[in-house]
Order: sequence, then structure tokens, then C-alpha cells
Amino acid sequence: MQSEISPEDEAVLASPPEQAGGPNSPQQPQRAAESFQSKETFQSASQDAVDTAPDGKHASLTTPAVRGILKAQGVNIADVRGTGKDDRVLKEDVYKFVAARDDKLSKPFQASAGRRDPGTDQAQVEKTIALTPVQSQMFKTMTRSLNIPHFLYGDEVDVTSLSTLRRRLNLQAANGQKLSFLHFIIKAVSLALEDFPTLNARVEAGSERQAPKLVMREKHNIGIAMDTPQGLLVPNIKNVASRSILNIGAECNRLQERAKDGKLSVTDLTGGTITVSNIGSIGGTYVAPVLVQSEVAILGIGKAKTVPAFDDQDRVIKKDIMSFSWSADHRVVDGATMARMGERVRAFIEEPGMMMARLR
Ligand code: CAO
Repeated sequence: MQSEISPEDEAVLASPPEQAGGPNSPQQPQRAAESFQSKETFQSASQDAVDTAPDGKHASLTTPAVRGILKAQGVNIADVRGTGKDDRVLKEDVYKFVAARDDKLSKPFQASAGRRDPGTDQAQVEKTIALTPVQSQMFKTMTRSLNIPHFLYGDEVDVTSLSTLRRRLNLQAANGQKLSFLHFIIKAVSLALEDFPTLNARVEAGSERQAPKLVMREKHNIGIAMDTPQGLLVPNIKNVASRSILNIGAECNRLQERAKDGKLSVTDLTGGTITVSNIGSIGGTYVAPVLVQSEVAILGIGKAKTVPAFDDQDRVIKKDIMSFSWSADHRVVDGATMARMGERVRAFIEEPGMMMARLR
């Protein structure tokens, strides 16, 4: 999207191009190149782009969003050929420039890699690449999230009864819609939240003049961490308390489809109140999940495993167990509250009949 020339743009136009990314920009192109290989190689890669870049007065005009991308990618605006109105530099122009630069930089890397003897060559070879848009977002949000004092609470949950129930229900699924463990777990979390509403709240950190507050939220909008072709995304299922487990499954499938096609909407991705991250559908027993900034709790689920256990008459039986790892914001949630909430969810999962009894 293009914009008219703002006072900010005029200032950019008036200043020498190399200041556009800030005089102390940590991502000066040259520095990026030094972390990869020789200065000469980078300069020649960069020079190619410069050779084709226009020198019209409007070439250095662009929107704040594009300037942000330029800064993040360590690109000087004067090096980029603008294809917008009056040669203005658009987002696509910057991405094209970065792709060409990185491609050029990686060629000598690939060529020399072919010549190296892996048995004797001890020299490290590095290559600097830009973050994807989802990684850039994750970089910001996760850095902010880790300012929250987390604590971890973990437990092992017996999912034997739930496995049997799920298998039975899936065999009888009339419309072919299958239920996964996750769909039951999301419902169990919502049912437990009815008794622990603090865990559905968000923190308003306050300021020097305003005391911190908890903002209680009525609707359980449960986020699902999803591994998508673009990277980690966390859409949420709105108002889980009002949905059946089948309906949760259908909504989860809709979100997964949209995520796969890169079509999640802003509504899908905002307004979450607590998150469930099922790493177990990929693998791994334990995970220490990181809070979403506007939430105070997150549940990480590990892969179900069949293990030997003792029944009440000391006979060895088979059990399916899954690890549940909760992270919570220790500024507002204490360990006892988290443990009680975890126990409540465990009880619903271990005895699915109890969960059914609570359904409206
Ligand atoms: N243990 C064992 N099996 C599991 C399981 C678990 N914890 N979770 C799911 N499964 C099973 C499902 O029941 C299903 O089995 P069937 O084919 O027999 O029915 C199969 O694995 C495939 O499940 P799925 O992945 O299609 O569905 P899901 O609803 O369980 O999970 C989703 C959906 C989107 C959460 C998952 O695909 C995903 O992206 N997980 C990764 C989340 C992630 O990256 N978390 C880390 C965040 S922090 O970086």
C-alpha cells in the first residue's frame, strides 16, 4: 500500500540515505556480510543491486512499515529499486532485493561447500539469513513474554479411558469427523476454568501511578498452538464453554485448514484467553510452554505413551499416559491454584464420564 509524502518521509528525503536505518543500526549490511564471509563478496552482491537502483528523488520515500522492514533487513533504501508511484520503494521491492542479495551471497558458500573435504576441513562456515515474517513476529512476542516470571507445573495424566472412548466414538462417527485427544482436553480446560476464572484473565501491568490489575474475562477463547507451513501460529476457538466436544473438533479442523492455506483471519488469531500447545501430536514427552503475553496460563501436552502400571490389586496392567506441563504467570498465579486447576483437568481427562456429566 502506498501513502502520500508525510513529514516523516520528507525528513528521510532530506537526510543522507545511509541514515534511513538509524546511525547506529545494528544491521548495517556490511556487518551482516562480515558474519558470513568476506567483505568483498558482500560488496559485490550489494553493488549489483546498486547498479540497477534508480537515483530519482522519490526513490527514498516510503511508508513507515517499509522503513521498518528495511531496518530489520539491514538494507539501505538507496540500494533498492522502487516500483511504486514515483519510484517509491514498496514492501515487495525490499523482499525482492533481500532475496537477490541472499541468493548472491549463498552462491560462493554452495560452491565452496562442494569442494570441501568433510573429513578434514574444520573451518566453520556461516550464512546469515533473514527471519521469515512469522519468525520476526515470534521474535518480538516471545522476547516480551519472557519478561513474565513463569513457573512450570507438570503432571502425568492417565488417558487410557479417554483413548478407549475416543476410539469408540471415532468408529461410530457418522459424518467421518474424528475427535483427537486435543478436542477433549480443550473442553476439560474450559470446564475447569469455571472454578478457576483467574486463569482465564489477563494482567494489566499498570504504571507508576496505576496499580497492576487483573482483567477477568467471561468467555473461554482457547488458543491452539499450530505448526503451520508459515511457522507457529496460535488461533483460538471462541467461547469453548458454549460448544460441544464435536463442535470444538469441527472448529479446530476449520482453523487447521485455514492455517494450512495461510488464510487465518485477524479474528481467528486475536482474543485468546488461555492456550493449549499439543507438541505430542508431533512427538516429545515434555515441553516447557511459554506464555502468550495477554494470558496467564498455557498447557503443553506431550505424546501419549503406553506404560506398565499397577492396579489396586497390585497386578501389572497397561496404561496410556500423557504429560501435562502448565506454565503460569507467577505474578498473579500461585503454585497451589495452578496445581488445583491441573488436578481438575486431570480428573476430567482420567474419568471422561465426569466431563460428560458437566456438559450442558
Ligand atoms: N499423543 C499421542 N497422539 C496424539 C497426540 C498426543 N499428544 N495428539 C494428537 N495425537 C494423535 C491424534 O489423536 C491423531 O491420531 P489419529 O489419527 O489416530 O486420530 C494424530 O495424532 C494426528 O493428530 P493431529 O495433529 O491431526 O490433531 P490434533 O488435534 O491432536 O493437533 C494441532 C492439531 C494443530 C495442535 C497439531 O497438528 C499441531 O500443530 N501440533 C504442534 C503444536 C506445536 O507446534 N506446539 C509447540 C508450540 S511452542 O513452539
